[in-house]
Amino acid sequence: MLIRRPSDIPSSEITPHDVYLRRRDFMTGAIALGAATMLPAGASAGPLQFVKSPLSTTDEPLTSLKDITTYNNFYEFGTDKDDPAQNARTLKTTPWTVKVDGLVGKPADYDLDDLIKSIPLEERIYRMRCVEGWSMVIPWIGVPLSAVLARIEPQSGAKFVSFETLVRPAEMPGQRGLFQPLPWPYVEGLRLDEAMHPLTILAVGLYGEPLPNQNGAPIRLVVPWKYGFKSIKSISRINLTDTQPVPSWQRANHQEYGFYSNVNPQVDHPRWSQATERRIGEGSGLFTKRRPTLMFNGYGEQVASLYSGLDLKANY
Ligand SMILES: Nc1nc2c(c(=O)[nH]1)N[C@H]1C(S)=C(S)[C@@H](COP(=O)(O)O)O[C@H]1N2
Ligand SMILES: [Mo]
Repeated sequence: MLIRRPSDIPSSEITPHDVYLRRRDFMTGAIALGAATMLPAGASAGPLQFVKSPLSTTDEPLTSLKDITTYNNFYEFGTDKDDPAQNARTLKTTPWTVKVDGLVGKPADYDLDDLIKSIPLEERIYRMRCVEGWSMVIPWIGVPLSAVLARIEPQSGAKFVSFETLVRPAEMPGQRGLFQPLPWPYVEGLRLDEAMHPLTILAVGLYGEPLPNQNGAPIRLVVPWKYGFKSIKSISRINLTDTQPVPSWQRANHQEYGFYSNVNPQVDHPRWSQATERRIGEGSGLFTKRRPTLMFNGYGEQVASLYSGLDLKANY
């Protein structure tokens, strides 16, 4: 896979940053007119302006857009892998407010566009590894979480960042009905130093276009050295705190899911090994090829120092 540097991108491929903001208005309009129901899952309204980040994974083939947008976990829209692509189109993503509260200098209900305004969008190709043993390589577009944190000004007592997804049962069928697979809202958390790490991004797009709803529109976390469930989708609240948050999966089953959730081939999930993985799109059934899972999902050189002195078997 050849990764183009920012200087290789012809200016004709670049749209102004605020076109991202206006496109979101356009998409609301399209939904109001009923046009969105005619778009296939994953389709959207055109390219985003971004620069390519040198923090990309450079040498692996990308997972297809079709696989990225039809094989999803997003329990607010159902528990089957193809449920989010079917059901998530009903989520209304404009306007979108992110509540910022807790130990910050600038708490507010931010309009999403104000929160990320003038932070350059970057494309970063990251490996994603799911706890269920599959992986993908995804060209994300987003902003460094650290830049957003700088804007909201963490106070000196802040030690953790917690994130919440929207609770909107009218638009999220997985939040209705008798069987509720998880406690809502979906919650995730990072230590402040993990949140400030340059690899951690808030993604607003993939494959050059705004995020499809099933992938967490309009804004989701991406932490490439942790299992996929850490990468919380459709974020509606960012809270800074001095206490370690309890993520939804840990709350639901603390024997199987811990706070850290670092990709670690040496620590098995209680019900299966985490030593190997299957790259989505690389054959199936008898022909499934498994590859060894890398410590910290291959990002060890960049992130291992965050965990020096931490017992990674006890802190799974
Ligand atoms: N709000 C919310 N975020 C979520 C989930 C979810 O169910 N709800 N699933 C997680 C899991 S288990 C995975 S593997 C990734 C999947 O992201 P993708 O569908 O974009 O590949 O989203 C994570 N973020
Ligand atoms: Mo996952």
